[in-house]
Amino acid sequence: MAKLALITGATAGIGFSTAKLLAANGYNLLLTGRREERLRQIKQQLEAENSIQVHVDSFDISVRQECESFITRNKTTLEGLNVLVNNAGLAKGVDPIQSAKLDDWESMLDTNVKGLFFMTRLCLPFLEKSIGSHIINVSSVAGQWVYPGGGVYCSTKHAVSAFSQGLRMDLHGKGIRVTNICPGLVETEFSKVRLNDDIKAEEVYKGMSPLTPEDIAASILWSLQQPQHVNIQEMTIFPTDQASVNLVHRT
Ligand code: 8X3
Repeated sequence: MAKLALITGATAGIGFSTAKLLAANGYNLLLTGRREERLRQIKQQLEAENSIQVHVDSFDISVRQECESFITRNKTTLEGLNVLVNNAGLAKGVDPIQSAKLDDWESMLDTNVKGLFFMTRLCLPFLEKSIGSHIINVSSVAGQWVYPGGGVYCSTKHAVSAFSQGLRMDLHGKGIRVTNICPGLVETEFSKVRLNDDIKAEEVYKGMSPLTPEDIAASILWSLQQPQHVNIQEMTIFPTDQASVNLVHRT
């Protein structure tokens, strides 16, 4: 029977690329995000291109009650859940901590930390029913290192790392795998959202070859495809042109 994967933040970037790749590999999908119309288009596209079923549901993952209502609305579909890809996340601002906007912090904390934690907790009763379930947390190299102007974004991703470790311990013996994926620079809408300036966002990737969302989707699929006794706990993926969070080679 085809496996069912729930992907959060599936309307663009890594989430959308992962949806496309899993669809091409025979997964049924439950896709979430905030843009309802975009989700409907994706459903149409992926069902036309693949022999799979795509369910979509739009809601705001940063609001706990919306996460809870999503689960209630989708109880029947979720009964067959095998894979949870916690992809939704964002960075807002690059201001130093002493002058940063609290609204930016709240948005990152509510989405990257609370949204991911709540969705995981709410999906676990379903994941525990399937044999060989797998949780993929899309974190960041910001979950391993910290850089100036990224104090709070990096804190949220460090929290994802700690949560992934705690999950593995609490689920120990249940056969549920937990993979924490930590990409460096990936060219998506990420920098546009973070900097709120399209020109500055383009400069982030100028003169270097960033990762693509397809690169990260491939690493997610590869983790899922490993035999059940193999759990890829952490994957750190930098572009060849990026040696560390602060060291980028540009031509
Ligand atoms: C995105 C990568 O290096 O901008 O999570 O923090 S980085």
